Amino acid sequence: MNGWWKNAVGYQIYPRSFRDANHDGIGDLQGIIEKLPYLQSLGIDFIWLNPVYASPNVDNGYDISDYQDIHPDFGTMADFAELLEKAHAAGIKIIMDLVVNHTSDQHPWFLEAKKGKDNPYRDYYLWADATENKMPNAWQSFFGGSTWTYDENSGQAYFHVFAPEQPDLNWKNPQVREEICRMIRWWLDLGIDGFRLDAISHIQKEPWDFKISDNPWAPFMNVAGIEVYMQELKEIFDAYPIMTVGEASGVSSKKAVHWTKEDGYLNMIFELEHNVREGQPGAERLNLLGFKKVLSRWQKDLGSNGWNALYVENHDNPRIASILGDESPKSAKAIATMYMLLKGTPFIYQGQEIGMTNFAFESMEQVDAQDSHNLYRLLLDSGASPEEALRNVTHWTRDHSRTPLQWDGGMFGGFSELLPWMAVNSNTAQVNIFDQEKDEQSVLNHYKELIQLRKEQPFFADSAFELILKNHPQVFAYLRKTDTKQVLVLTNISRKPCRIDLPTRVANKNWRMLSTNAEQATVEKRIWMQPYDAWVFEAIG
Ligand code: ISL
Ligand code: CA
Repeated sequence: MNGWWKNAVGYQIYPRSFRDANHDGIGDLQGIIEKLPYLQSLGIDFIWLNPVYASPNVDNGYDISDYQDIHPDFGTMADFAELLEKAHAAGIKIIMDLVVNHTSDQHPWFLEAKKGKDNPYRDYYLWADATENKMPNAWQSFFGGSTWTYDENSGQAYFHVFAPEQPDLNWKNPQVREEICRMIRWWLDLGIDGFRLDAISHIQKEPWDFKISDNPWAPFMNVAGIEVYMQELKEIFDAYPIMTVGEASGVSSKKAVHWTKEDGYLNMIFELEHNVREGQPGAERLNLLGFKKVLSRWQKDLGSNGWNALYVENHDNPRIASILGDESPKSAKAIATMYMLLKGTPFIYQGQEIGMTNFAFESMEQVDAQDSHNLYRLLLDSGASPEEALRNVTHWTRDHSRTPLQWDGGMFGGFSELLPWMAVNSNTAQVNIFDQEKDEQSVLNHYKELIQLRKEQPFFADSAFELILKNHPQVFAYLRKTDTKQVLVLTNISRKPCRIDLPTRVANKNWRMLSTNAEQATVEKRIWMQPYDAWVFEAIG
């Protein structure tokens, strides 16, 4: 079916932390197979799987050494085939992570390329003359430090926007693109249902002498020339009934229309603007006005021509219940209502559906993410005390989202019988799937209700979005509209009660409540909302 993804709800699985079926402390493909009935009961339509390919795991699978094999931690190709078949039988599609900005430095292409300037694989990567003390330019990588690593053997350096163990591929080389296309077709021919394209806006780079003015990432953010590569990818994708979602930081909401329109490169993209890491440790919390401004601009700019991917959590960010919420179930439900009814395809990150919270890291030994360790070292070097550095790093580390999924209140949260690779949050006795399945008022059941609402009413895919109460610092409120129908979403995303004054044209209508995370309520011109109240109304008459 063309455009099936417009009425679909996605669920992101971080396989290392989802479910460990063979009890070695690491989540695996059999664990996902075991839990398919859970995913089915949740009502989701597709899974996006973070990388499960062969990898030395410098960046937990985002450094791939073989694109056509499964990491032994996760299982085998046979396990993957079984997952695909059983997921399809359960009515669940599977989207794979496509990591083609870079490979692992252990990929056979790079091992060859490193052998010398005249190796046939040399031009698969990006090299420039350098000395040990002088890199080709001063560009900085996302994970800290230079984008260049010196190679003594050849007197050159190679380029990487992430870790040195993740050398960037040279997309200018047609042979590289051919290899990538072949690999993409191989997966699609296996019957997978699409791709999430990792860091895809970075595949094109400015010339090495490009001068950086303000944005340090400008030389590799949606740089001109990328259109050619995206068009080539699109032509492959077009031959399959799949969905594609690009992680495309640096593609503005204006430009995103071109990427996601009917004949755009991809079906949708993840914008990274709304999870700007504002605030110093202690200052806490994102500012709701800023958050609303970004999300509503994307709603408006993509309008009815482009398409949004909606998310509030992923494997790179802390838990939203600890950022916008106060860690209560009520706040987790309010956040769900607030973003799940926007226009676009909603993604739920594992654990978000039960309101999992940030982890109280007590030492750097509990932290896995490489960028967090780099930041820690940089902070110590710049004079911070170990306590300050730890506090700063663990305020935003992406490891908050990587603690094992909390299946029950037992040992290791029901994730594994062996000590897991990453600590289990101590609140697993209070926050877990087993208990929430039985509790009608749980966060989990609120998610199920919202998923059903979207599925029963294609209206949520089709209707227009209109922000109301734009300048209210606590409330995220909007209308969804067609000529014949209107839905009103009112959410107080704050720890304090507040008053709202609705526009007369809204207050004058008759409304029927569709969903609430608290008491029943009615629409009037002036309403009081309690902290984290979240209400959905449908206009009648
Ligand atoms: O653009 C960025 C910062 O403004 C980066 O966030 C970048 O686009 C993003 O971090 C890419 O993340 C993805 O690729 C990484 C991997 O570590 C992340 O887990 C993945 O989501 C490298 O493959
Ligand atoms: Ca395992």
